[in-house]
Amino acid sequence: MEYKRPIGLDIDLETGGVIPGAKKLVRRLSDLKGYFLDEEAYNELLKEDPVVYEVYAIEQEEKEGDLNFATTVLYPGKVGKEFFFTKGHFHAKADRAEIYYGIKGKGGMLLQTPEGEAEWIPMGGPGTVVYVPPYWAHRTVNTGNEPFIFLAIYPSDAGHDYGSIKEKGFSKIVIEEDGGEVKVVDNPRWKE
Ligand code: S6P
Ligand code: ZN
Repeated sequence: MEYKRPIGLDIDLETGGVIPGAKKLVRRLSDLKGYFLDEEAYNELLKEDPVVYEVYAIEQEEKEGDLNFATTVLYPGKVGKEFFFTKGHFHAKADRAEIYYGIKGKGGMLLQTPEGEAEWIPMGGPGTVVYVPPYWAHRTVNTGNEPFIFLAIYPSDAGHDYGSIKEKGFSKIVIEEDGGEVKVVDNPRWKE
């Protein structure tokens, strides 16, 4: 039997959650076309096309029983009133669960069942753990003014299913009210 080698590493918090040797993925605003509610604000900000988030992933072959892990650096910002977020996805193998661990900054996670029941879990600061149960779509949102960095640990055969979230979004959105208050409200564009 050929055994895989164990991995031990440090996540460099000063450089913002970079995992040494990881595969890096960059998502800019232009990769999130159609995701935000305020199209005018989206098109305006698109002139700068800021980086919305980066993912640093250590991934194994898609085999049952193995684990992947990744940090995400989600930058602060808004499109209109809506805070920057990750695309959000179901797992391609929908019954695969996941664990998130907050490292730096603040925000939260929107979760949603296939029927559209949404839940908001605040990730108030370093140390918050979120359990994503099987079948729940998940999206993180940065509600602060510094990068929101977290670690995700997920089965290596989970995969990503972006389709239905890209098409329908979440039934809730996270916005900043005029007074600066963070609110989770119904998505006016949500259709079941
Ligand atoms: C993977 C895990 C995270 C996200 C990352 C980016 O299962 O949930 O590593 O991939 O936060 O989000 P998204 O929705 O663009 O994949
Ligand atoms: Zn996931």
